[in-house]
Amino acid sequence: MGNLWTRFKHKKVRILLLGLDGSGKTTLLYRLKLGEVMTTLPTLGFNVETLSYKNITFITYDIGGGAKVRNVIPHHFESRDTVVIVIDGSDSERLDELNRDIIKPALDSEDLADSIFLFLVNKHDLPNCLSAEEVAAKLNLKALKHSWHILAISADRGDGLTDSLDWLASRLCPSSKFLRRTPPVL
Ligand code: G3D
Ligand code: MG
Repeated sequence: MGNLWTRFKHKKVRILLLGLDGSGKTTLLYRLKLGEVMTTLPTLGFNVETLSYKNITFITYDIGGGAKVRNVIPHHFESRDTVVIVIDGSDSERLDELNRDIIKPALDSEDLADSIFLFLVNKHDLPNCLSAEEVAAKLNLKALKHSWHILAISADRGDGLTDSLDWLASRLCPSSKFLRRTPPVL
């Protein structure tokens, strides 16, 4: 995984890793294995984990059970942060909650108006996991004005992480020599 990060070397990037509790954010951070994951409980009461590697910082917020992104935005988001939304593809019953509490408030945020959005359908190793296309249709992602992409991953196995980082690098570091592959458009 180490070499993959060289493509970000000229750019300072803050990535917000958002998702409902149980979607696999912590597993994903540990799978990236780039540094120490720090867990803190800031004043708002959200569980926050950060992982910094060279000039990339991942910040995760555990949202769910009534907590909303709306409550976090004024305190923690920075303009043009990159947003990665982790979705439990094996739990289609929580898609509405995810849309209402996380996706819509993030998309509506003025701070994130110029941000790119990567949707990761996690737990692809499970037989009942929805495909990326199914989740994109259920969330009506085609209607989004932001730059976005969706990929199926397994944080547990590490599947799909290379493609995820490829897409982020292609959007964040357009001069990257890794840009030869154009990601598929859904
Ligand atoms: P969170 O940090 O978003 O709350 P976690 O989520 O990373 O704690 O993961 C929640 C549960 O989902 C964990 O199981 C974890 O092992 C599981 N999980 C995460 N990613 C995957 C995946 O890719 N595939 C499968 N099958 N499971 C995954 P437990 O049992 O510890 O609650
Ligand atoms: Mg967690």
